[in-house]
Amino acid sequence: MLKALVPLVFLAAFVRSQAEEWQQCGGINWSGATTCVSGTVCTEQNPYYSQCLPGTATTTTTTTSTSTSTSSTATSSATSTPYTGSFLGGVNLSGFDFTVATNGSFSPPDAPPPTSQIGHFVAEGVNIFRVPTAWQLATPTLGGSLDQGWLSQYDEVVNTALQAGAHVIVDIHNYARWNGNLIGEAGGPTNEQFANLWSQLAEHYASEPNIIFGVMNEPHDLLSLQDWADSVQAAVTAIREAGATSQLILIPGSSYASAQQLPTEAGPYLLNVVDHDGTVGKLIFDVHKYLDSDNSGTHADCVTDNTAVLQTLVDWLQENGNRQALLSETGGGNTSSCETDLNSELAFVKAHSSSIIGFCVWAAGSFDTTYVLSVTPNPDGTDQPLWVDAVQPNLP
Ligand SMILES: *[C@@H]1O[C@H](CO)[C@@H](O)[C@H](O)[C@H]1NC(C)=O
Ligand SMILES: *[C@@H]1O[C@H](CO)[C@@H](O)[C@H](O)[C@H]1NC(C)=O
Ligand SMILES: *[C@@H]1O[C@H](CO)[C@@H](O)[C@H](O)[C@H]1NC(C)=O
Ligand SMILES: CC(=O)N[C@H]1CO[C@H](CO)[C@@H](O)[C@@H]1O
Repeated sequence: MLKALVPLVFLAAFVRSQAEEWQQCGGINWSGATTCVSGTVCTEQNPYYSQCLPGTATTTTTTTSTSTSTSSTATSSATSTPYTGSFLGGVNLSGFDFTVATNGSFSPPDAPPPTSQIGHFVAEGVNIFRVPTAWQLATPTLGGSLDQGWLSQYDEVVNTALQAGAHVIVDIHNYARWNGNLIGEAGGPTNEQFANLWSQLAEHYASEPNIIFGVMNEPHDLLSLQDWADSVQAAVTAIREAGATSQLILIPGSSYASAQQLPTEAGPYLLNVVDHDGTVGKLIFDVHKYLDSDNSGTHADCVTDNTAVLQTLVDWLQENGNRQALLSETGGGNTSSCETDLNSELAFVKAHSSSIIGFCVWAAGSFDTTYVLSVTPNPDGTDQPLWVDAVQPNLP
């Protein structure tokens, strides 16, 4: 699905006079054309990438530095319309992802999350649900068609949430893998197979503006960050070509979608992923951050409120064309340390919602109330103390 990009790179390397519409025209180490054909303007998307976008110039912002200096003025791109809707606050409804291992293998059964929780949370102000699923449930055969049995179950959850007015993140919870093998690498799913999954899901949800496509949960131990960015680009292109052109797409980096590692690991590569129309404003970085001692989300106690890490992320997003992120997993245990730290973290997110547009706490759904990070409501309809003390005050 990257075919469309090839001619741009090819041409840019040889046509040094003027770049065509949509072509690159600047960026760190860029040595091709730095002026654009008439009717287009060289527009900086980020320090690594400027592009000829339709329009007439008032100012041109070509960056042709041959050093690694990032002292550019980081002019916000006029064409990157950021998300300006409501702040998004909510929860993961886990269950379709049960038994997906971090190597991307899946062994039945799954446990569809109860739809009854949706109304409960919406009444409290929740306006986003993330619904993780195993890729193997969506397409039991790699590269095959969507399983209609799974789809009707999954849609029951998705449609209940959409009808309640909430946004829904469709999350393929496979750690960038299928049965142990990495997407886009030898032995693993090809980018075409990954794109085919997203093409089918996007076609299915094309008319639902409040769907958010979460292309992959927690990539980790990647062989090549550039290869991963190519896989993400393939998914983005497939989603748009399938007719879902208005929705947000979440693009994740490495180290389990670490909010901390994004600026220094996959972020610089993912900045070059572009939408069908050459813009980037609807491509939102998907980040996770837990608050326990090893950032794994497996301990009941919290040791940080993550505000330093998130401030670094916000700075990086702003410096790179006012990009945006969504904290799609965070959470803690039923402890006073987590009540304090998670409350502080989510308050920070809400206060910086122009850069971090929302959060989803991990997790409710089919987890029972004894799971260490459970925010599943009690059978009597009351909420977990962590939800009441740390999450509810920071809902939209
Ligand atoms: C730019 O080129 C220099 C020299 O080849 C290299 O060290 C540096 O990593 C490049 N920077 C980027 C962002 O690719
Ligand atoms: C993946 O991990 C699971 C759980 O650790 C293990 O049972 C399974 O054998 C692994 N599969 C592959 C293909 O490595
Ligand atoms: C949460 O902690 C409180 C206070 O320690 C305790 O009373 C309650 O039973 C705990 N809830 C769960 C679900 O563990
Ligand atoms: C922190 C956390 O709860 N992570 C979970 C992420 O999802 C996988 C698969 O559903 C679980 O095994 C992890 O425990």
